[in-house]
Amino acid sequence: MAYNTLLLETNEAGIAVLKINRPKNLNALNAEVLGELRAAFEALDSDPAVKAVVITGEGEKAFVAGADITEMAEMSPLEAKEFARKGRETLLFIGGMKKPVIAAVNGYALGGGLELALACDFIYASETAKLGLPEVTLGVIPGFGGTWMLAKRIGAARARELVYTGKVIDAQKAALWGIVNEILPAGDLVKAAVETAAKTAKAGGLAVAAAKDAIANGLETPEYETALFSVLFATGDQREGMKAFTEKRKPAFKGE
Ligand code: DAK
Repeated sequence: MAYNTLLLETNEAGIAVLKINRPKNLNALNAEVLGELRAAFEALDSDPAVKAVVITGEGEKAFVAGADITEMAEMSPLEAKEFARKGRETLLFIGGMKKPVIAAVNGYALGGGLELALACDFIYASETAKLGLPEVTLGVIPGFGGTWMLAKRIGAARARELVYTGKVIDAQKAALWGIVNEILPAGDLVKAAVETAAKTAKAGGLAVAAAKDAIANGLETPEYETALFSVLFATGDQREGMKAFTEKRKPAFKGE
């Protein structure tokens, strides 16, 4: 499928690289981008040839510099509610996908851009990345789930400091605070994210999907992991994975 605001390429290992392609607007999220992101993620999740996704921004300057302020400026409360619903549902969809999604933050990840990155499984960032939730400086608060996603990821105290001040931090501080997993030179960023995605793709897809589910939904329910763990013993992948180990060969997972 062709998109107006996105570029999509999938390599032979089944790793899709999805690029938000509005570099002149620093890849700001308008209603069209949000709609296309939702459609693209739905298609990628249901495509058996795709094993994992890397999302990044076109150009050298920005991952996503936020929700589109020009579009938001004139919104009525009802339109704002609809816009926030669209954004929130798209981001929640990413969290509920069966496949890993890695954000490769190649520059500014502000407001809705940082929220998009936080909705992914984890974040790699370029040395030049700048991250923040500056919404209070525009007279609003994060509207796509940024307050609770950030608090869940780095704790309430640090999230409060970032959200109340709207300050923008660099990649080093973001890594120190646990927002970013790895910092890379800009030229190596997407490659490194694709390599990590490929490692997850070599593992059993059903097991990775169960692990994603367990971490997303089982942090406060220890039995949740136990239930997912035991269900995997009904799969061919579990038998193949363990048989391959005992036969000292690489497993051939079939995702069933
Ligand atoms: N929206 C629209 N256009 C943007 C944009 C944005 N967020 N960010 C940048 N642009 C556009 C600029 O207007 C400029 O366009 P032209 O003037 O060339 O036409 C172009 O991108 C290049 O930007 P600059 O010329 O400003 O580039 P600089 O290098 O000078 O500055 C910057 C880069 C990232 C520091 C600066 O552009 C900036 O401060 N941008 C805004 C960052 C920001 O505040 N982001 C957070 C947006 S608020 C809600 C739903 C959602 C949200 C909240 C509530 N509900 C409905 C309740 C989410 C809110 C946000 O994300």
